[in-house]
Amino acid sequence: MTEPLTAIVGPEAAPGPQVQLLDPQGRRHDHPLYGPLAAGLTTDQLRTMYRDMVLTRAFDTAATALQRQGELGLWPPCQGQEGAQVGSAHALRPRDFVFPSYREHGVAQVRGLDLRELLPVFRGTRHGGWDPRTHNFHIYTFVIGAHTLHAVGYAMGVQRDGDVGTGDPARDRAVVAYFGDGATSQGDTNEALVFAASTNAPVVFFCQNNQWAISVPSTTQSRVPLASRGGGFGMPSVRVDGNDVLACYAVATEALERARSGGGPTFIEAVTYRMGAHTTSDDPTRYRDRAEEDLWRTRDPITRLRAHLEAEGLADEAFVAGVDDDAAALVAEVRAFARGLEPPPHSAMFDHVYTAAHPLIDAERAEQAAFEASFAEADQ
Ligand SMILES: Cc1ncc(C[n+]2csc(CCOP(=O)(O)OP(=O)(O)O)c2C)c(N)n1
Repeated sequence: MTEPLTAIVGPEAAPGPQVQLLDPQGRRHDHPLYGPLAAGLTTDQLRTMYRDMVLTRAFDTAATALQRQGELGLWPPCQGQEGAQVGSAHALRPRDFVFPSYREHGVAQVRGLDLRELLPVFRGTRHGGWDPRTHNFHIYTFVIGAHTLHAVGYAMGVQRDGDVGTGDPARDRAVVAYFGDGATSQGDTNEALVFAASTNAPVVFFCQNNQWAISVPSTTQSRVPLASRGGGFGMPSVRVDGNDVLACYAVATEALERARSGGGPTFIEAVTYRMGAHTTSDDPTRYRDRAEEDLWRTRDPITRLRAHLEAEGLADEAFVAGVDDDAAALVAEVRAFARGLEPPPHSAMFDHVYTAAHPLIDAERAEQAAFEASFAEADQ
């Protein structure tokens, strides 16, 4: 078990001290605690992280375009946040359980969810999404912060099942909740932090501080770095460069291991930036300036890992081109899939209300069928 870590935070808001292993130019830096945790990453793992980020961005760009073309009702872009998502998700084990918000497309990619599965909800052809048990990746949550409570409840269940601190890596499990800076202002999230600390639940709170809660900057919501709030709840807290995929991997690895081994919850603030709109319904030019976006473009998580791989001789032109080909193929599949999605029959809304037959549901289904049939009669 690793020793609990005290907060690495300063009194001022962003930028403040952060764990960083890969700078914006792609140069590796050491860190006494986190450096060794990333040092063991193999060439294959590093290349997979790069591929996951490129595929996520290609998918995200395609989904944004599909919304603009009227094929989706709404889309929350994750461009800029790939490092935080892909890095932290690579630290997960299959039995760990993820509670995402609605922008975690990079985490979905790493968990093995077919990214196309994210689209029906945004096209309005499905209410929930996918079976969370297939990849231990819960459906997206649109009510800000609500899923932090679900995550803590699930983690308390894991604890009561005895799947914590056994020392058996095939048994011990952790839970992670992904949320944004705005969610830290919600009551639900604060209650979740209290419950997690009080019960020593095996949960990691992974806050992606992408600087904006729609149009409200995180500095307006908090007078202190968000990571320093974790200490007030009595849990170790870490502030990490969220555009550094390696640092996010290392910080999440330590926190998840603490959770699995019975050491309790951790709060992580990944300092990152949402490059696009909050969702396709919003216009960021109304509340933030171009210079800010340009500055963050120089900290891009993908270009810095690529620079590092190339400098170390771990990625040649053929590798980079191969990843780009995979991304183009994914985009073609995504577009065809989205266009082909058909609305389900109305009767489908009765299908998953109860696991077994229920007389009230049967009556409502019959009533709906009769109602729809009345249109056919009227047309004749
Ligand atoms: C309980 C609740 N209140 C308000 C909203 C409206 N809303 C949708 S997204 C959002 C901002 C969320 O910001 P943040 O938590 O930083 O996440 P981000 O979208 O930046 O990833 C708000 C207020 C909501 N969905 N749920």
